[in-house]
Amino acid sequence: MCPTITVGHIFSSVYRNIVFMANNRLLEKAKQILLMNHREGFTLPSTNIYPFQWKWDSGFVALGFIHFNLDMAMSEMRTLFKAQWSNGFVPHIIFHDSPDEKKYFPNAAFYSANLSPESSKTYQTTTLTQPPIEGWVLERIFKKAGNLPEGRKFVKEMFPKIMAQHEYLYNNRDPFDEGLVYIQHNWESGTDNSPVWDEIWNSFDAPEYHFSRKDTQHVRETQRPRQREYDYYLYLIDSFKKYNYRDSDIAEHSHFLVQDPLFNSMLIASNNSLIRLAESAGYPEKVKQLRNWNRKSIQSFNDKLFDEKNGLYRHYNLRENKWLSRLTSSGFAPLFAGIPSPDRAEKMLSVMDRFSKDGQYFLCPSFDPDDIRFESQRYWRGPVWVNMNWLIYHGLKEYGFTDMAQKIRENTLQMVREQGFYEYFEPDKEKSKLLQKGYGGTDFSWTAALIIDLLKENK
Ligand code: 2M8
Repeated sequence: MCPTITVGHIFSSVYRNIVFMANNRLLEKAKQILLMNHREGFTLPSTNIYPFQWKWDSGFVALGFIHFNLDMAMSEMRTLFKAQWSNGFVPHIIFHDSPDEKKYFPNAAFYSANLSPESSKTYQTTTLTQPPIEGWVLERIFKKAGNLPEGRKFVKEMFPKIMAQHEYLYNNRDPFDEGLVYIQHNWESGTDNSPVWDEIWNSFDAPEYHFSRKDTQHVRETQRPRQREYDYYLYLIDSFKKYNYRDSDIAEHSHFLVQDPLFNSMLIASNNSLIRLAESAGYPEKVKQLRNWNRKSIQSFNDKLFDEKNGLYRHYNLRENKWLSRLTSSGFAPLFAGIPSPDRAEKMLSVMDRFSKDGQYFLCPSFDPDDIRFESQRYWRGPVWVNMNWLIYHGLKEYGFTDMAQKIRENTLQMVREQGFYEYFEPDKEKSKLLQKGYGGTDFSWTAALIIDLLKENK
């Protein structure tokens, strides 16, 4: 008997074909962007606004290269770790070519990293770091290349460097030996101008800095941090100089000392990956060390950072001994590291549902859309970011929340398909229809890389 073909069937197969073709075009464009932004051994986040190598951007970029050029994925990581300091610290920007003030500010001269005796002698870098995602990036590269001799060689080469980074963090950024490391600057969080930091800026005064903003020459002011916030960002760095960037002094005196749920989740997830890699490479001592770190870190994370009432993980202000008072998408990052119990994960799922405003918003806004400080176009104060979506998507999948995971994946692909490879996106679906483009930098590398990964998943 012939199966009945309905009009519905025809429509849905035509629709599937259209999406299939659109995704293929997306894939090709994404590859082009990565190749266009690629320099010798590393990739710029976006050619006009971020003209150097950034730490966690390189990790995300490597995930895209994995699918079509393993050498480039590996060299992205190799180049990053060439600038590692003698104490294991990995800086967040490497000023590869002339550290020109005309291109980006604050530049290498402003940081004066050489004040620290531990800084790189070969590369000009910043004195801040960014989320430690390299452990799990290495594991993904290994999964793709493990059967090749280069894959095993690469793990052998990178494992001790990443381990040294983790040692640096636990030895220098955990003054109360809790297994939770602190960040000393908002730029270390990756979520630069999130409203979560506002109460810290309100707790002290910073002088006004007179300099010309480079970022607002490329991106509208309404989409970037406010000038007054930059005063605080710069003042913190200036204030670290009098201690020659010694962490112990910074921990004792600085106004900014925060245990960030995103940063710590990335560390725990990286520890998990290093455990698996160390098991397969036969490094039992390292497995023991990593397991000890994670036992303590996960325990403290759950004891200290989960807010039962609001159903989400929070930032902890070590200076004031209390949570910072706002909810951000960084609070969902623990899903990626397997930190919450299934019960807590369910609670987080309802919060995510609330963030979608009954489906009127794309997931996942970077900041609580019901909070008065939410701003839908201003950088980390509300817009949707592809790197956060990618992390949350994988976290949801691990917990078996398939529907929500698929929703995030579809939202991400739809935004990029309809608006382009921007740095961040308008969450409000109606507004975004009118805009027809995203916000911030264009042809953005991690957007391209992670779209490749989402489209090529399991392939
Ligand atoms: C943004 O941060 C830099 C400072 O590090 C900036 O605004 O100049 C953030 O979105 C950060 O997470 C990202 O790594 C960087 C480059 O994409 O841009």
